[in-house]
Amino acid sequence: MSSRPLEPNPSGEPFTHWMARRCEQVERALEACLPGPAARPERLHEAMRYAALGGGKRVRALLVYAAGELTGAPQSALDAAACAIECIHAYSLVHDDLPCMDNDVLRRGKPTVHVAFGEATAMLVGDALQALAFESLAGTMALGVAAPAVVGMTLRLARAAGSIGMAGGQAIDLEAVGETLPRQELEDMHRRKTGALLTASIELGAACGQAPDAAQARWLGSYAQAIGLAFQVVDDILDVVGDAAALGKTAGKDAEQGKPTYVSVLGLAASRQLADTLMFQARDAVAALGPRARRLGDIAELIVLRQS
Ligand code: GRG
Repeated sequence: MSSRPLEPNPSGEPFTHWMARRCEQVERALEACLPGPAARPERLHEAMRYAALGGGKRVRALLVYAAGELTGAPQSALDAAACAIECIHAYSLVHDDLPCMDNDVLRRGKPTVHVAFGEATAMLVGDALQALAFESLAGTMALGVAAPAVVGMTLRLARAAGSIGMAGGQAIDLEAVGETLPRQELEDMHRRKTGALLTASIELGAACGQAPDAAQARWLGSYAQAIGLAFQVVDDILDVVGDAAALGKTAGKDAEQGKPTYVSVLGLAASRQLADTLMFQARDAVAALGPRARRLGDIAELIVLRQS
């Protein structure tokens, strides 16, 4: 369990206030980044806005802002990086819900994009959101981020989203349906499918400011590894114990589809224990990074203690 208590954030602002403020901030930034609903082609733009606005916990955006605060990054650049990450995330959810993938009808408490707009539009929404993410990231150069850092961020996001990251993790997940994966392979799949984008959120936020030194980068890396896995362990637990109203998505899908999960491999109690251990690992990494990293510690708790 955690050996080092976390120091308070130097600003004194309670985490819940900070979180609400940052969620509003990314919502405004997304609103400005997405094409307006009256812009041609109207239906596609309406569907992109439906997918990306007004929902979600914004955990990835919070990670961008928290990591950026650690390295003194300008808020406008963090807005653009947070938009990029949330666009990739929203695209992955739209494609994940398609009939050829998870075939889900409920997401963020409303009908999925293919249910509301049709399958072809949902495909295009994902494609367009992915492109918009890189457009937003490229915009950080006009917001004070040096060109080499922008190229570095582009590379990290592309790798996190692509076949060695999120899309690759999804491919492994699809292949594993009906099988029992050894724990190590389950972990590898989740590090790609979920962990890679969470890690990229931290990397991009940090990269918008002063480059962290080698020791800081190592602690940030340990933090990212721990929360990346913790997020998925908790997701697997919630799929079993959560209900659709709280989750805003269909519960019990993993078991129904015969997917290997932490709960199916380790059982519920051991999965809960693993999530707590990972949370303490993340907090220990944050303690080593000092008081300005306190928000990251609070986000680790949010990830593990969440109910949706
Ligand atoms: C190219 C067809 C094609 C697919 C792209 C779909 C895909 C690859 C990857 C899917 C990856 C995926 C959906 C991972 C799940 C990660 C996860 C647990 C998402 C839920 O995240 P939350 O709880 O969602 O943060 P909110 O709604 O709060 O933002």
